[in-house]
Amino acid sequence: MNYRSLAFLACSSLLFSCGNESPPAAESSTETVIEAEENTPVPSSESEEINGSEDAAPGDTLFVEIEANDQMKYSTDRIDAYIGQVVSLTLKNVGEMPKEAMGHNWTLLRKGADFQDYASKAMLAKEDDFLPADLMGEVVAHTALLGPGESETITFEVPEEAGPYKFLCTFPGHFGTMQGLFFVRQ
Ligand SMILES: [Cu+2]
Repeated sequence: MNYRSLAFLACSSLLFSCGNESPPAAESSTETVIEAEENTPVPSSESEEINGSEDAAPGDTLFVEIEANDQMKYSTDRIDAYIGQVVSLTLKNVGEMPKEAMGHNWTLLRKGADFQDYASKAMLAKEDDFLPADLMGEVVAHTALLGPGESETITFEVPEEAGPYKFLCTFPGHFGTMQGLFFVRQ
């Protein structure tokens, strides 16, 4: 009873912190979140939708669908994956604004990459569709920059190092609200 309430409170604040600028939660905290979710119904909203499954096994393909909209939001800010999985990720731009004003991509950075540094350099790289050629070593996987109504599916292997990775949209001004956690498990 009391323990559950506490767990739920902890869970709620962690979920909120995932969507903000704070550093990714440590693995132990993340496990707390998942345990709490199993016991306690968590109010779901578009931004808290979680992709990935506890039942997934290495060798599986993990299908992920993410929408990006004119409000500069992804439909998910958290993806859970296992080492050995292949990710088939579809990004769909469901907005209506022109690509030049509201383009979106999905870019996964390597573990330990400097998120702020990459994001601030990427927004200047207009000639590279905001994916700077000299910083591709920081990128695990990415979609193209998509205009309204466009979608793209990319396939990549889950990185072989467990832990938190960050993803973002590199279109100028978007990474503040278009970012999330890609969590890799053993
Ligand atoms: Cu965007």
